Amino acid sequence: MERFRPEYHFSPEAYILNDPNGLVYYRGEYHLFHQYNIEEQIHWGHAVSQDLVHWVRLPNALFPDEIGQIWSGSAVADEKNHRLAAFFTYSEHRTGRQSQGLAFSYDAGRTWEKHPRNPILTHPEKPDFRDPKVFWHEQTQKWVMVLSGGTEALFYGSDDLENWSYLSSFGKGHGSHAGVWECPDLFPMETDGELCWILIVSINQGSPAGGTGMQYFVGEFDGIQFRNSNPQEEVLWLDYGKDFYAGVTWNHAPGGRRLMIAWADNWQYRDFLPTTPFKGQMSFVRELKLTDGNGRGTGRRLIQEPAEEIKYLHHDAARIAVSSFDQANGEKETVFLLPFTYLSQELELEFYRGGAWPGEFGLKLDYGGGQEFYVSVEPENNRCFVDRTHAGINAHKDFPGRYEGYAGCRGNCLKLRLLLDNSQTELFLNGGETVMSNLIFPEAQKVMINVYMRDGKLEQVKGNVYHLLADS
Ligand code: DQQ
Repeated sequence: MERFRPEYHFSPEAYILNDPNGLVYYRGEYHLFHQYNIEEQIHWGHAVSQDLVHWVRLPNALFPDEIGQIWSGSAVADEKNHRLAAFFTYSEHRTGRQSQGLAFSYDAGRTWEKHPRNPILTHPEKPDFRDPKVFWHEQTQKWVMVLSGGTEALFYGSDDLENWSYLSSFGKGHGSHAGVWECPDLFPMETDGELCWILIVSINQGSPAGGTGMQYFVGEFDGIQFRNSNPQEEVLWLDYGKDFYAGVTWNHAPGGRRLMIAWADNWQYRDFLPTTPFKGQMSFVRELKLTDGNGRGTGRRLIQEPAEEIKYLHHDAARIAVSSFDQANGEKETVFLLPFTYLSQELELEFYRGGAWPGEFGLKLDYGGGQEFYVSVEPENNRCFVDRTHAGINAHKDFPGRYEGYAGCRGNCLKLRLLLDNSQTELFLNGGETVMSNLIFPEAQKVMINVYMRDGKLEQVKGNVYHLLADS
């Protein structure tokens, strides 16, 4: 295994991967296309999976042509015509402008025919006009396309996937505008029998941990216009780590599931990662659900958990149960060591208080040679921190850091789930109400994971740890 290559997160064999593209479920396969930069020629790379956790790399799907490079976009199943339709952005060679292209596949995404009238959609003024996400809008029986148009989302409608008319825009004055909006996605979600629409946008700077990140809006969509249900100044972030970007969801996922994957990276340092011969990897697939505010203000919030298919990767398991985790003889810190030292693991732990919460508790991942990665919870402030400052190779000035998120410690239990995979970490707290995703590059073959606690006592720490392998 090459150094830092993730075991169960998707990564390309070589060259540079970024955004996921064209996510579509079709005839038993989840398709994962992706931005694939091969010596400055930008393609759509391609992989498929039947279970969301074992991916098979396929030959490249879309190639740059005489019009331009192939930037991000989406795909839908056009069942009436027995084909897949892919929408992508041309970064035009001649004009430097962005326009939308269309291609069809009649063999389940293996080969593609570009539309003779490409580009099928242009914009007279906007220099940023990209990342079309197309979906079927059941209520109006039309196809809808949402695009990024600078610092707003633009909506277009179509009856035939080939001719598109402008519907509306959304964004001015809403959410964060610290950077340009990219890779929008719009989809319905139900909670308590109520239908809401979620608009997701990636923002190319100004995220909570710095650099690129993702925000979302909860609102209504009538087939023409999106309306935000929350106060317009409110910013809802999807992930409080540094490495979760350009995430979009699968069209036509079975069972009505809303499944998302993102590029686990940050534009601040994409080209500086210490991995060869590949750069870039995907997040784990997440299932999104909508819930009420979880006691955190009003309004609906997204929660995210790893797709349950992660269980197919479980290899070796161990049960953890420690009662009365107490301060030993006045020592500053109490620790216990978890059993596995694999670089690819899943940890599912529950921390219970008896009386008051301790001042701090969490995980200390010791990779040796002073390389450590921390996850810490400070219950009094309902905060959690992920610290990768000294977790391994810091190949860029914006790489090291300590990032902050919300850790709800209202009840008696805090749930912590950590996916570890060589160079990728994804932390899910309290059933996915907070997620923090971060790359790390420790120079080690194994890791010692300690649960630690300071200032107080925990009634119990229990859960499971798993070794994860993708070849089983
Ligand atoms: N990456 C693509 C663009 C998109 C950006 C180009 C987001 O289409 O806006 O590789 O990472």
